[in-house]
Amino acid sequence: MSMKFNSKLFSTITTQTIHDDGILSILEVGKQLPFAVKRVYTIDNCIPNLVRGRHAHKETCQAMFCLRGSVDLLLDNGVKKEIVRLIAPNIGVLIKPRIWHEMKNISRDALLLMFADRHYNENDYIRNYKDFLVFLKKDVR
Ligand code: T46
Repeated sequence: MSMKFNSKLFSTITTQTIHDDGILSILEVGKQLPFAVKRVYTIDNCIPNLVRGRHAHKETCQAMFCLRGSVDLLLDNGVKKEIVRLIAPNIGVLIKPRIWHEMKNISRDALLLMFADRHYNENDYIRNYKDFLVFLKKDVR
């Protein structure tokens, strides 16, 4: 399957929703989700004032949804930073590789659902911001 990412700092992903007696939200690989999913994880029950993330991935691409509550997601490509607030379960954010990201203002009830295109590999993480900037400079594609 050929999947292309656009060059913006981030793009949103909107689920297909079916409103009947409730709301059915749908994500299909190759449609709303631009990568084949290899890993799914959730984050919830975060203590107040917690900041999570604070890293970039070398190759992993992910999609973040906030199924309940809210979170501010900061995205940074080393030049430009943007914050997107996730407040609805049907609109997520594509987090491309080589993007520094931080989750802030995570509400106590927040339930984050993450999709990743790779299995977990700590070597794929850049957890130091200076190392991230160096990585961006030396790894030009
Ligand atoms: C990300 C943001 C949005 C695993 O062993 N397997 C996994 O699949 C994951 C996701 C984590 N871990 C271990 C690694 C650490 O020892 O769980 C521990 C906590 O992970 P971390 O500090 O990276 O958690 P966050 O919330 O800062 O970051 C997570 C993801 O790790 C990361 O890829 O992009 O959510």
